[in-house]
Amino acid sequence: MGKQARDGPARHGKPALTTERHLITSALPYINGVKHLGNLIGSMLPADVYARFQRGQGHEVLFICATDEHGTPAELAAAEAGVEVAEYCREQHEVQREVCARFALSWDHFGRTSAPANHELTRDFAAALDDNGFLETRTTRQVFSVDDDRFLPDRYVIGTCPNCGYDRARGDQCEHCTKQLDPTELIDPRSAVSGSTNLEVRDTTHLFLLQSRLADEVGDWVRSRDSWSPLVRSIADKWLKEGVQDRSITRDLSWGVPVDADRFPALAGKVFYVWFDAPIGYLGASREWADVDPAGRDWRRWWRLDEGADDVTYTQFLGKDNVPFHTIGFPTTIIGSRQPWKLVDRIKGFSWLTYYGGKFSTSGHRGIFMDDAAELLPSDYWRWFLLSNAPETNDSNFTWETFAGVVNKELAGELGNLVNRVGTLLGRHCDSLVPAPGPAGDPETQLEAAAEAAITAYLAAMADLEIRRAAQALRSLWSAGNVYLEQTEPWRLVKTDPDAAAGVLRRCLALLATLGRVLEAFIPDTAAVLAGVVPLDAGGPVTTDLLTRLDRALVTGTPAAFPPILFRKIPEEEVEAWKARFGGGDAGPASSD
Ligand code: B3M
Ligand code: ZN
Repeated sequence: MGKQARDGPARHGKPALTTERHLITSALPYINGVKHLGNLIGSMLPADVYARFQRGQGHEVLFICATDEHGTPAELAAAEAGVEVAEYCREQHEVQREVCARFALSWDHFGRTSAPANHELTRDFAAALDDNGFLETRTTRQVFSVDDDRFLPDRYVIGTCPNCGYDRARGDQCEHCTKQLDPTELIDPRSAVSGSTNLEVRDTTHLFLLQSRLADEVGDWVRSRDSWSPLVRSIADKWLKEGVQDRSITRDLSWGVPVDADRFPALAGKVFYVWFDAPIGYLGASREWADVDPAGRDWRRWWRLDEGADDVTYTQFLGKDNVPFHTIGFPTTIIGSRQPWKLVDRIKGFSWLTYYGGKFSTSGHRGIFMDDAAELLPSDYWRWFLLSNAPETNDSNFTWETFAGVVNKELAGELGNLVNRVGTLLGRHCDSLVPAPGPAGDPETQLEAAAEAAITAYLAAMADLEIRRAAQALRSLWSAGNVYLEQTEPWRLVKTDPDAAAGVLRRCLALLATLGRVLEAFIPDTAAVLAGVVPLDAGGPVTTDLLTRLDRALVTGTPAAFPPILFRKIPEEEVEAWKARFGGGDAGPASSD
């Protein structure tokens, strides 16, 4: 492994001297409809923050996502919409791409697991596993619906969880206790297609990945990872302790990556299991990214240790229900291929965002969905609320009341107000031009120290992938501006010492420029507005001395342009109206998807 990968992210406080290479992936959202805010904060948004941050630090980043288009979620959603599944996926991919863009998610590529690149890679991995003796054809017992005249894999069966008793568990996993299930284990099973309980268990043939033979190797690898978050580590350890089982990687479905019938004649007409091809989709989407510009882009340089990926740091962002597939499942595929593919270095797992204490639900359409949210308010309102309340160590709760509280206090009341006050004072007393530097006394020293402390804390939190802590640090940066204004009172000072008052406002402009640079990863649109107040070269990484650097870069006499209003307050009537429109108050069902 290369030196930079071992050293991890840039040490904070100093400009990055060497360029690191960061491969960053977000869990791939299922194709079955627009995602809710819980999906957004559970992987896509924090991954975006991290990608923006690393780019801003001058590092090379490949940030990849894709729609996860195979398996029963896609088939069931297409059937419900009354559209042929390929067409459904084509449409929904575009819908998701557009709505992600509205939240300023900055993927380098947003691909599709149904793309030819992923099909090919999935079959290649299966072939490699087969060549290495890690695949076996077995006859298994599967749930068959007589009325639907088909096998019912995974989510096609609903029933009571044998582990926790939740009565709407799906055949692949109980989302209540997160236990992975086999459809035949469900108590009182019924068909998700027709609701029929006229079910039988019949023989069918499937390919099994012999995970038990790779368990020791995968276990050693898992134990060698020292930078996984506690949540991720405890889930992975629990899995290893329970013993890694061989698992079926094919399904009796028509939609998916077809199994190569020449190699596996007994599997003709079957497809790979969605959880086999979906993580390979990270590679597939990277290959799609490269296919856009084959001369300029080399995806294998990010993924193959023998082709330049040995200095890549790979960080994955995902919800806790996805942890087993990323710590055990996908690594088993890669290790078993005996090919030098890049394995993940850091995994950031998230708990759930709840909606009035219950779960967001796609199927029950409970909670706030990205398209509705984007209609209501600009994305930075949402980004800030979600990131500063990210469900990192515990679940966190969305209510309209707390959302409005955070927007009104932190964004409108603190950050917006700071910008507004500086703009008004500068207009009134300095013709909206950058004033000359003033004397530096205690308040200036304190402001500098506060800014340095805030940025130090921010960089440390980002290095640790701690999103809430990073948000707190950002907030302390703008709070330092409000404290400084209260201390110096330029509106009073101007009467006795106008030059000193002007000097204070210059400091404030430097602070706004600093915010314009540092907030870029969290609230990029706002950051762009702030960076545009007095355009200056804020290039280079975020460093602890940024305020001093930008103060020096300000040119006296340059016109400053302020936004009319940065954030608006959300009045109580609006909270009530949104609550009525989207529902709230009732805890709702315990299911999430
Ligand atoms: N689509 C599950 C989810 O969205 C699944 C993730 C795949 S990551 C390879 O929660
Ligand atoms: Zn359960």
